[in-house]
Amino acid sequence: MPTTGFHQREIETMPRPQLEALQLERLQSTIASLRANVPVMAERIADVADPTSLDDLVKFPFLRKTDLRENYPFGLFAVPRDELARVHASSGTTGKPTVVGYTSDDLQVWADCVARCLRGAGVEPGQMLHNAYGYGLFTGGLGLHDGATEAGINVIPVSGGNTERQLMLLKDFAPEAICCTPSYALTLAELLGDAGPDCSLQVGILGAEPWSNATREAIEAGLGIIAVNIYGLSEVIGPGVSCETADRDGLVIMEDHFLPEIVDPDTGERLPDGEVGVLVLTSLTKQAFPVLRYWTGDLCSITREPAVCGRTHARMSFVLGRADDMLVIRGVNVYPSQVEHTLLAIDGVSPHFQLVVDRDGTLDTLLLRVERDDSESARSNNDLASEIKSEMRTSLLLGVTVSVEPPGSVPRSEGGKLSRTLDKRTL
Ligand code: DLL
Repeated sequence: MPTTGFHQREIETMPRPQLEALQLERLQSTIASLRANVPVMAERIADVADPTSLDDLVKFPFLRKTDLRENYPFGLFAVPRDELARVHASSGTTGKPTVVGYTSDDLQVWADCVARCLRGAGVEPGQMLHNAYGYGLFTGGLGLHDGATEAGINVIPVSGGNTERQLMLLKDFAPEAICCTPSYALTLAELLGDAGPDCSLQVGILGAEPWSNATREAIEAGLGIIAVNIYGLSEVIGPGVSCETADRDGLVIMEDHFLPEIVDPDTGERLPDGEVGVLVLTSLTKQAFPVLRYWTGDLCSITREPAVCGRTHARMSFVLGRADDMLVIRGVNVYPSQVEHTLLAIDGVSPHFQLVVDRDGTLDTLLLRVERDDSESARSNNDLASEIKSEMRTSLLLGVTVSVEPPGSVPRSEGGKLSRTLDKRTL
């Protein structure tokens, strides 16, 4: 059974008073850099006094994805082009992508953060990591790659796609660890079938999309691994902003580099530890693209209680949804994660689903496409559909039309992200 290790033990277990002093010092220099090097930000924060305590952060305005779009491509960078070592971009839902930049020091920080994630998850130097995150502008592939190299872990840079080849390499190279999205891990588990639990893998470092503890259990059983949740976003650095350890008791935030706040999605007021709200992140060491109070849109809670393994940095819960991907259907708020949770409790269907929202006249309609799982089930599609319908009514407080389809019919990812909602009302 993999157990948690450390990459930078002294920092990861730093007493909180010392950590907070370091954070304040770094916050002050981040703000000084924004004032000196990013005219758009300097203007925006001109009237706000420099912080003398971490609590002063609430006086600063939020930075949002729209700000990145408006300053496309390099308008929020704090260094000249010739000091950049790399750029990445994340696909926007509309129009241009959002572009982020790194100096070579930034790349080193990022590699250290990801190395902490991998070592914390229990991957040992000298072991092999099958990296099925996409390489390219997406931060997943190269982010995990550099972190593994930093930690002395051998990387198989498979990238996304070509599942047949992935299965062959998993069998032939016998890696101890894999990183990919949770939905792709489920796909691999399904394809491996009975051979899954006996494969060489011991650890999965999974993230980049919302998932739940229930999905974790299915992946762990299907591949015979422990599955840890890794979180991050390109605007802040990429994967490695936070990650669970092998203990799987919350995602440890790399707090010496990223200062977390949880705020009310409607009012923006800061919320106490333990309450669910929007995660807002401030970078503390980034040179090329410092972010001050970046509104992630991700809903979670945090705790600052020390972890069993001795880590002192704040830990966040699983992402429970997005402040903005919440579907409002006939006045009812629906989170895809709720649907997933409910489906996993029903025998005979796979956890892959798609919610299709449409409008019939003025009435919103919700179609839930699910697939039968591969197990021999004597139950008819009608039987399954009516059970799902009634469970959904209980959990979502909403009537749902259910379509039970053969295995493989719901669109799923090839190393990329699963699109669990299709809102035809906005098309
Ligand atoms: O998804 C970075 C990443 C790569 C994270 C590989 C983990 C592993 P973006 O493409 O910029 O970056 O998307 C960021 O994805 O705001 C969340 O909404 C979502 N997300 C990322 N990780 C998780 C996770 C990468 N573990 C956006 N759980 C974020 C839930 C996640 N959502």
